[in-house]
Amino acid sequence: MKPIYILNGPNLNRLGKREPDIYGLTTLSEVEQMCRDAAGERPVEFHQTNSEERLIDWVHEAIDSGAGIIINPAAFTFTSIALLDALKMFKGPIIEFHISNVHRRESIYHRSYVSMTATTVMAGLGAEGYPLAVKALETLISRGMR
Ligand code: DHK
Repeated sequence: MKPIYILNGPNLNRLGKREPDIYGLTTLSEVEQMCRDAAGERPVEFHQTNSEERLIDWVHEAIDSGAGIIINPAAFTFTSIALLDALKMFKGPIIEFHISNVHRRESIYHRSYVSMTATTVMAGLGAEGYPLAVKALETLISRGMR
């Protein structure tokens, strides 16, 4: 069974300590465990990086061997055409995920390059939204959606 890729961008390694009024107190390692629990038999590649290059390299890995992607690109959502170009190559479903409701925040968070290719966008559910995204991705995979 092909793995799903759950990719996290810059500053998300600081979850639990970073602006808890926005991002909550759940740590990234707790998020990873919730995702693995929700994935059941499905293998999970769970990664976080503060480097745009490394994030793109994981997208390339997913292109060759992944069933689906959940990506929280964090700030790269709004800046990276290189990330958009990489995600466009992925043939499976892509869920763009944000812990906060980016549309209710400062305008710098309102225009997502990733949304130009994502199958769907989930935002504002908090860290507890990650396992919901895992379940949603399984549905998209089973329906062969892109
Ligand atoms: C996380 C970030 O780091 C911000 O740059 C985004 C996103 C919001 C989130 O809500 O998960 O704007």
